[in-house]
Amino acid sequence: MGATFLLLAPIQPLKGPPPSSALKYQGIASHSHNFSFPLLAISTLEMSSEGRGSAGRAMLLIMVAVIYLLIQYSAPVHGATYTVGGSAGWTFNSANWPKGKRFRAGDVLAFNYDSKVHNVVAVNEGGYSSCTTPAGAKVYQSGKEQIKLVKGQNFFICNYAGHCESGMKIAVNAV
Ligand SMILES: [Cu+2]
Repeated sequence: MGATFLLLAPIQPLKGPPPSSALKYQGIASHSHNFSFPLLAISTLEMSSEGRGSAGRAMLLIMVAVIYLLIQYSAPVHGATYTVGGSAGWTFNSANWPKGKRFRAGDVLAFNYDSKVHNVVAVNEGGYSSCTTPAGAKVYQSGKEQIKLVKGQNFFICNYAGHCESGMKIAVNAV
């Protein structure tokens, strides 16, 4: 058992929220880990075959399973980065791009676009729906933005005339 802990300890420190809140993150393909449960189970069984009883072996398996789950469902230290619009970048008809994706607070949206003809404006729901820019809205215009998602709804539009109306807008829900 000591050997099991030694094996696991350097792989990943347990940071981030507790497993209970992290459970909902499961199924996100962009966060992967470098080892698998079956591998651990096999190596543990080998270690435990040195004269332990079956109760000890079962206990060991449970321990390994618990440790595995703790690591697997702990939030990764770094969030994922998503390139808005994929290879096309931030442009018209981006409104559907978030569909089917799961975002988390702390993930980063990368907006790549031609800064001469587009921008990125962080707006509220009203601004998103009506394609208007609320007073004091943050305007980005470098052509290459990395914007971190906050928990809840995140809305972005391009406020060049007619662009938002042509689908240059996204609503992203981060859990
Ligand atoms: Cu635009």
